[in-house]
Amino acid sequence: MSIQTVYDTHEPQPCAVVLHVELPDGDDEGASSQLREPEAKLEEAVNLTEALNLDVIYKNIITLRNIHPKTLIGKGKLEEVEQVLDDAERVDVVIVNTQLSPRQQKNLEETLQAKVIDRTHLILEIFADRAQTKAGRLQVELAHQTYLAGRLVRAWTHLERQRGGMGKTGGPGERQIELDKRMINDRIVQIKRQLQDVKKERDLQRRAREKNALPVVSLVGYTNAGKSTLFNALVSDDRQTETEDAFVKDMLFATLDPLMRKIKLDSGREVLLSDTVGFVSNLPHELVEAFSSTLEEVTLSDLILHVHDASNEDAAAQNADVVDVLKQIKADNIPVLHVANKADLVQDSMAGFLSDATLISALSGQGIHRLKKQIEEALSQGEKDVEITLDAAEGRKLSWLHANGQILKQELDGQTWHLTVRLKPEDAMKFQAL
Ligand SMILES: Nc1nc2c(ncn2[C@@H]2O[C@H](COP(=O)(O)OP(=O)(O)OP(=O)(O)O)[C@@H](O)[C@H]2O)c(=O)[nH]1
Ligand SMILES: [Mg+2]
Repeated sequence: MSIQTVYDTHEPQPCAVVLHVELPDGDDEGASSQLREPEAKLEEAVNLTEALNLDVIYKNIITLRNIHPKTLIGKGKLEEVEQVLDDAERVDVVIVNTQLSPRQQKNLEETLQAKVIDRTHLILEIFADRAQTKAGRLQVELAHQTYLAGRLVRAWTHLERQRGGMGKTGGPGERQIELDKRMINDRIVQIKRQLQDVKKERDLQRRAREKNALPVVSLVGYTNAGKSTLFNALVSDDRQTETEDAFVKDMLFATLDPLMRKIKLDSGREVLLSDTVGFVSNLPHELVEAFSSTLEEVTLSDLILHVHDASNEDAAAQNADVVDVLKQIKADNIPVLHVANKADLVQDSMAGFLSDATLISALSGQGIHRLKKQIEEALSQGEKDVEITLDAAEGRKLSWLHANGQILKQELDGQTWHLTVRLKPEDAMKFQAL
């Protein structure tokens, strides 16, 4: 069940309490955790909560010295939260910005007498809210069901352990869990099958693209960095094309479904530009897995434009998070061009790690032209223009060159083709071996 369906839409905006839990040293999640101040983590949790249209009426940081296995948070701190809930006119949900075990979530709900949602669940809800296309909806549902299945399985093994040597017959609770588990697993199988069809279709489209040998340039970056704004700026800068814009909004995870457009660089070279879902710290692994076919576009691209919000204090931590996801999806061997966006908002000096990045403002258009030049340079790095002559009968070699290189010149002189082809070094080698 999603939060959206829990609340009647005619009722006033649901109210949320947001608690960021700072775990004891060394127990923190995520590669970038140490780079972020607890205040920034709380602020992000608040933004994520607001992205779901919830009204944040109270927010706080809870720093734990010890982890309490049953409730995560100790008794004293919990009493403070209870007091907040008692004083508030209305609280519909308590967001706990970390991962909770099923048992911790249940115990917290009982103690606080309120619905409790952890970070993974919160992000899943936002994705569910944003999914537009059939593929997007299927991927979100897969992530959701996997999340649920994980919880049930864990609850089940926990029950089993409790039962000890009590024999084979289980109570109704266990049967229910078994039934739920089976239903969820059936649904997971069904969704995966449907996603296979989606993947097949994407593979077909991809193969068609590969035939044209158009390089793919993917925009990646932390959510809200300005990827879609830059996508639109690059597409509209290319006056030959009239296309629909990518969806831009000052909200987390505005874009979920991938969008691709052909743009022409100054030399006349065409590339496919791809806009896709933004990343966030501790992106739930259920989501990374469910979105593997969407993210696969990134792994198959020729160049990654890593878009940074240079005006954000957390730019360095966000960078670490994005690099982490790129590693997870095995896209860390693709050449990257770093783009420092929102130059118009940068007050003081930028974060040091961005000193080599291309400074732009996707909103004002500043630096876009230079960026296009750099895309061109990055793509042609290592490429060589090769003069080739072929016999007119060598049709197979000719079509191979068309598929794998960029044809700069092609003239037929009697029975001989004279070509100038731009090739990557490895393709030049392959051609020799044909
Ligand atoms: N001032 C300023 N704002 C910008 C710039 N680029 C983008 N924005 C704003 O930043 C917000 C997010 O922009 P998007 O393009 O939707 O960001 P995104 O990276 O696609 O975000 P997701 O799809 O949510 O991951 C919007 O309000 C944009 O108007 C810029 O160069 N300067
Ligand atoms: Mg976007």
